Amino acid sequence: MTPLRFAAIGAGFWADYQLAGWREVPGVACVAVCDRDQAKAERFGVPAFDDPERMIAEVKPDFLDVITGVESHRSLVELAAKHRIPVVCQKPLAPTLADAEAMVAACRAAGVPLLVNENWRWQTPLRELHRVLESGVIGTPFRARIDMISGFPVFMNQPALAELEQFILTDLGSHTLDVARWLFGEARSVYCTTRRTLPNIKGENVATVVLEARPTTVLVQMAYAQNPLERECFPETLVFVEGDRGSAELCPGCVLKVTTADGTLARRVPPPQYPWANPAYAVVHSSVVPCLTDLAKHLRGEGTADTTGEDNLNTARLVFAAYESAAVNRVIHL
Ligand code: 89V
Repeated sequence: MTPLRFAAIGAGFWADYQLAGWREVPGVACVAVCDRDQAKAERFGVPAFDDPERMIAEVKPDFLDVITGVESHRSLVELAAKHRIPVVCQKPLAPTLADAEAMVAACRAAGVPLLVNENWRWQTPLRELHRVLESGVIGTPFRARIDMISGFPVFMNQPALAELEQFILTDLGSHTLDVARWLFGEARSVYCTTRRTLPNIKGENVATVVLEARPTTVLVQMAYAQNPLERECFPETLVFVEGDRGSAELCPGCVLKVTTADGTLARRVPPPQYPWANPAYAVVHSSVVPCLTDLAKHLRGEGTADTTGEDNLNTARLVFAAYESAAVNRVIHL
């Protein structure tokens, strides 16, 4: 198979894991890395650039992988569209819904795929839970709780997150609300409250969202409050689903419990281990591999990826509807 040659833009904290993830995907090769600070791009052992236009002209990649902060996503995706180059982008897609819509429209008009590295739904425990729900063993889910409540000092590794005016719903809600859509379908309405409990950050670090995704009511709770917690298991997402024939629960330590009239079956569903993954982020970093494998399939024209730009727009709509709800203290109908 002729390898797909890609060029990455952005050489910050996430680039190490994203590029390590790509190295696990057969038939894909990184041929250049670009960063405003070219010295940072040099650590990857491929030609380094500080100007994306020049990199595109010299390298002529098969696709671009945008690994920068959210504020530059739109201009870089539009650059890819201008050059008719397929593009992979990090979540959150954009700082506003209008930007996200413009990015999807630009790539559609150029006839190039826009794909999103929305890896959360590729985490091993969540995949296993999805299988349980699809099997029908717990019947029809009528209520679910999705929790990502953590005392982890997330701003230590990613200081830029402390600067975001809109923080937890964009950074983490993009993941958890995407998981809610994937597990329970599109919501008809959203209600949200937010809080900022830390003095040294700009945005909200606590959010509580209620989605009406009939027949399921979904409560999504998020916090990076840096308070001591009894059940600290960053970055595991804990889920509890009640169905009319049983319940399913993702518990700390990647334990999946399924309870029916026959009793409770508990099993461990840990992620695969990769030597390059930061152990503190293992469940997240390992999910990059199946997510990128799925995107590579799309880029080779062998099917549609789970996390296209079009699909991710629905997640972005939920994120921004949640902000609107919090601002006006009302249910937003979608
Ligand atoms: O994976 C991420 O999007 C990270 C974190 C887990 C810290 O929220 O930003």
